[in-house]
Amino acid sequence: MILGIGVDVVETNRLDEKIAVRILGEKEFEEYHRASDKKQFLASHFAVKEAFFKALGTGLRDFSFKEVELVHDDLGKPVLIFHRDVHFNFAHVSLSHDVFTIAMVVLERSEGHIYIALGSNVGDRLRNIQNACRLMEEFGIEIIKTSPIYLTKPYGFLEQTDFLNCVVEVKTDLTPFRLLEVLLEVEKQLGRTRKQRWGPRTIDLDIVLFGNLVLKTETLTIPHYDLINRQFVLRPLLDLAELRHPTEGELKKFLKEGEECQLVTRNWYKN
Ligand code: PH2
Ligand code: MG
Ligand code: MG
Repeated sequence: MILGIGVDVVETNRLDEKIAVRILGEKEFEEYHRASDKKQFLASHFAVKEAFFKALGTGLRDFSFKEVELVHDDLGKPVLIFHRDVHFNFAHVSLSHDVFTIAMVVLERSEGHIYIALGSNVGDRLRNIQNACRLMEEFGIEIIKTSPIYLTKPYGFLEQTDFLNCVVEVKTDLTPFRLLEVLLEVEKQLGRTRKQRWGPRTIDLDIVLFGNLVLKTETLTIPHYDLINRQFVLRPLLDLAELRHPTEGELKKFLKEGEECQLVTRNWYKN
């Protein structure tokens, strides 16, 4: 659902460089120092923030310039990040420069279409998955659909116990970055420790898809970077819906029929 739209225009050479300390946040400053065209940098950041305030519909009263930052992901895509709680999932940004700089922001809230993969191969695996779902709901992440749970052979690092895996569809108004923080907190509360990459884990919670969002940063890659190769994610994911990968197309073409996922239970989570 679209929650709001905002647009702003500024004259590209108008802003004095002194404004930088007033409007730029910490991460933006890192990019600002490297920017070759400081005037254009300031114009786009000012315009984006103004457009964002308009999209919110509240103006500056609620949000300050430094609490919203415009940064770029590893693919060069402009991404807004927030330093306070917001009630939408994503802020889409578009910018254009000439004599004037124009920014447009669209705020979107999901109604599902956010998929989280769960996996466990230490302790009571089924209980770990059930507890993770309960904890996610305590954090306000609503679970709207659950796939069956499958018993799966370890992938990557092979010398470890078989996994239980499943996928759930959730509804939340967290941004992908906040959602990741909450998932890491749930993993921690369930006693997950990180000793070895791809090694045994009490519970692993991964964001698989977030609507049609494509995002690549140091800490978060959406869709999950290895989704199309992981049968233990694809199988349960496609049990929930016929889904398309935002860049790879129909997901079912990556599904291999075989013994890789063994059905354990369909009814394992009740509210
Ligand atoms: N997770 C991994 C590595 N290997 N293998 C299976 N079967 N299931 C998993 O969840 C899994 C894995 C790292 O995230
Ligand atoms: Mg994982
Ligand atoms: Mg993980």
